[in-house]
Amino acid sequence: MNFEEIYDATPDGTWEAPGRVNLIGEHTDYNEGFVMPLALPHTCRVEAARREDGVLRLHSADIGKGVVQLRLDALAPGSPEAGNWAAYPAGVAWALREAGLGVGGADLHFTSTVPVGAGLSSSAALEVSTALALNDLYGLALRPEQLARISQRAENAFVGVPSGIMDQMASACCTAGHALHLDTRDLTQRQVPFDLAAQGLRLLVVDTRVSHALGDGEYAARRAGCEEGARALGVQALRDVSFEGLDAALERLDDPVVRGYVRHVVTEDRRVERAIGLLDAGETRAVGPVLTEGHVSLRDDFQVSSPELDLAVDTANGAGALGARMTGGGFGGSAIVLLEESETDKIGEAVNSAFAAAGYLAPHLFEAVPSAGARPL
Ligand code: GAF
Repeated sequence: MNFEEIYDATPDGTWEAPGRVNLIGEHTDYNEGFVMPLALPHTCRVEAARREDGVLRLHSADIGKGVVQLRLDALAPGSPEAGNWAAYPAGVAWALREAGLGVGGADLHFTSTVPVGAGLSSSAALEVSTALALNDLYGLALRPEQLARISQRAENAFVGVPSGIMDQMASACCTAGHALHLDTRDLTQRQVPFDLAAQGLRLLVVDTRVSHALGDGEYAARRAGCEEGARALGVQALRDVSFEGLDAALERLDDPVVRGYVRHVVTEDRRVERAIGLLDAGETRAVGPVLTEGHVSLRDDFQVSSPELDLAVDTANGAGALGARMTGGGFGGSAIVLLEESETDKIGEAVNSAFAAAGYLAPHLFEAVPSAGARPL
């Protein structure tokens, strides 16, 4: 069904916001550290029309559960009627109003090509496309960073998932052909040219089809563990522990689990720095081993990998990839593989065969082409 059939009206406009993969810098955003995501060509598209009666109507072509109708002035975190997917766009409308912005009603119809539960930020794409649509419908003139902050607030305070800012910033601010080097403490950003095709390289996504969910407690537990580490070390956030001071810091921590979390975050921030240095020097192939080091750290120190992600990474590397790692929150979801373009089929087949031999679901493999951030169509 299209917008006209659902709402018996024509939309005022169409907007879209992408999913992302993160090249390097995982579980660093809520530690005020560094990340380097790139937007995917997969997007959440929203057609929208203004309403003057304070009612928000939401419809998803993908979920197919009919129209969700909500009164804006009744929206509150935990509103039972905003359950499931509708909590994300409803949360954005709520967060805009909480910020004192004059947002009224709207009819919204969503169509998404971002795989859900694959660790590719389908939620952020849903939030940011909503934020951009309401921004334009109500002439709010918010900057992309502000749309990202509003979207994160929706996810944290309305939906109840304690995510960092990376995914929303990636969806709002990435540009085609670039990775986004972002300092999550002050949102300083730099668009880093990332034209793999020109160098005969590719970035492959392996969606393990093992659903990842941030709301199941493991993500919140990692975040709490990092905060505990920062408290014990007397710093505002783990970003403030220097790589040079890491060994001394670890000696001051009693809990081996927290010690692992701290080691991951501090070394991961350093890996982002190394990857940036290599990309700036035109040594893209040398980023591969940095990705693999990151995976080992996420697997062993941060403990957020899964057998399927480990198999994808180990198989790709064993078949000749330049490097590979899980991407996103972990516990399932997707891995990324940096490889020579000429090796794509061989490595893809090796991953497919390994998954079949292990009795896992057949993974979805596709290329990550660095694409544009949120935009009107
Ligand atoms: C998820 C979160 F939403 C991000 O904020 C980030 O913490 C990521 O996991 C891990 O790097 O995607």
